[in-house]
Amino acid sequence: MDTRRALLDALEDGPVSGPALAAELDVSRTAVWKAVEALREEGFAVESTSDGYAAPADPAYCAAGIEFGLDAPYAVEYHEGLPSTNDRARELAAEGAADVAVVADEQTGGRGRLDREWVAPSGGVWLSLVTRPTVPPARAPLFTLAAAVATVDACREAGVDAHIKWPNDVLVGAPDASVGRGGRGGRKVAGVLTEMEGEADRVSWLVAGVGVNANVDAETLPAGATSLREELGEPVDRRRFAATLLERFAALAGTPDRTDRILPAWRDRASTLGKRVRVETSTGAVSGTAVDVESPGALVIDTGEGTRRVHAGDCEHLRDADD
Ligand code: BT5
Repeated sequence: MDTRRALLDALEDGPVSGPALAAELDVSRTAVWKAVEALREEGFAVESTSDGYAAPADPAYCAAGIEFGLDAPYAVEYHEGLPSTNDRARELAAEGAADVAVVADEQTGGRGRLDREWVAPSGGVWLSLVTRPTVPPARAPLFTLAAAVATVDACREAGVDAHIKWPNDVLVGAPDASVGRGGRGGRKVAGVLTEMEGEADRVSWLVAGVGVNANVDAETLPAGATSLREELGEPVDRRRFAATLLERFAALAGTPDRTDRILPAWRDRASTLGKRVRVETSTGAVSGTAVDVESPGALVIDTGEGTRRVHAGDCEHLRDADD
């Protein structure tokens, strides 16, 4: 383990002196001092107390801040601004990286599905995780579902009662009523964009990109969108939010033998099942009642004339009167 991460781990247990740290980490005192300075430079304001070095009481939203106390095997790469965290994550993946979360305060070229624009001003949680799951490419959609589950859990921990609209929208508010700023089907607070590269039998890398309107002014977002701050009336702790998201994702999707937990967790948090829906697919629209989601993420729709499975598309929750 590198000195930086070992130092962060050691600081979790309370103040510790430089010499004690040097002995514990088996490095020179100069190396400890340099690591402390590096953390401070990153924005993690290590304090010097009479008992030694101590973690800041309220760590900033930065790489070390998110990694501090993180119960998931990921490193964080933090940027103030990037065109797109997914693009940076793909770059890292191509270089062979694994288990790195790219985080930016602001994106200037954020992307949604089908190359749609994703508005990502300063204050959001824009995060893309590079992973190398040992699963066949056909199971990759499960990771999109897992990312949506993790996002809902982080929203709920922050006090916002979010739910999932198939396949990857995280919404707040009545899922099928005509409410909110211009939107039927709840207000969108987050979205997921998963990208991957694979061979025939194995995913080589997978990037789970999550965009959450955390402390963002809802007026700057497209119609039908909301932010956590807007819903709560106060800002959320983005550091804690990002850490929870990563921890929940690791718990669900971190080991391949656990992926059978993803679907039940998704069903639990979804507002789509049981609803009348209309799904716009690349080959036309399918309307009916959403009855289930099946591995690796297909929505099962009872059309009244039979059952259809849709694997990708834009889903609209309908009010009964609409169809
Ligand atoms: C998504 O696409 O919902 C996936 C969004 C993923 C964004 C993250 S941010 C971190 C990472 N880096 C990236 O570059 N991307 C990922 P989709 O379902 O296609 O929804 C896109 C549509 O949502 C747009 O066409 C707009 O109508 C709307 N939209 C754009 N920005 C939004 C925002 N901030 N909040 C809510 N809705 C938005």
